[in-house]
Amino acid sequence: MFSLLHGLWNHVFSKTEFRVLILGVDKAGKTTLLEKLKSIYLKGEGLPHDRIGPTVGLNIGRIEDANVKLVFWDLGGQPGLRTIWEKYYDEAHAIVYVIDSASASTFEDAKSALEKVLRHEDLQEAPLLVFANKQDLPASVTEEELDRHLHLKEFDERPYMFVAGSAYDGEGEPWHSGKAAAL
Ligand SMILES: Nc1nc2c(ncn2[C@@H]2O[C@H](COP(=O)(O)OP(=O)(O)OP(=O)(O)O)[C@@H](O)[C@H]2O)c(=O)[nH]1
Ligand SMILES: [Mg+2]
Repeated sequence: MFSLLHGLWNHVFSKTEFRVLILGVDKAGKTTLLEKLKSIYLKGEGLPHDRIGPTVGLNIGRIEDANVKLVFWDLGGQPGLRTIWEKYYDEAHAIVYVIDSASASTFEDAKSALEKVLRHEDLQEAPLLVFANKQDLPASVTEEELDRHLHLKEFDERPYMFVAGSAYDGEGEPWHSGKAAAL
């Protein structure tokens, strides 16, 4: 009887947990974004950006509200570390892909790394949020320019959202979203 009640309690009151991968090439701003999210949603937590160094392993962020538990996995984006990414794919539910939109010389690398992520069989069901970071910098490119480089619409049929913003100030605006093939 107790185990039945215990199971029912867990079923009714347990929160759904979603695991979100934060990926992107090195220096895109992944860890800065994660720490900003923590400082917004977990009052008092979250490192200031001048205390963040390149990620070698994994940074984890847990954010909960009344109904949902989000677990963020932020991985290092240096070329030699990207082979680690796929170890997390089969347990991930969604992808946030961060791009330094003020660094045109990295767009090609960012595009091919993203294509490889999206081709992986374990991530076929995962929705994608592309975060065009560093919009506070004058060199940041427009939506059209970034799209021209990334060809997001040609990727596949998964639901995606394209958001521009700055991990420094936590501001952002949606550019567009939809199902890639339907656009
Ligand atoms: N101006 C500006 N700089 C940013 C922003 N976000 C991150 N940066 C800077 O970009 C650099 C790289 O940021 P990180 O968060 O370490 O980048 P990362 O993607 O985690 O890099 P790896 O861990 O090496 O993969 C740092 O100097 C940050 O301060 C932003 O929104 N605006
Ligand atoms: Mg990092």
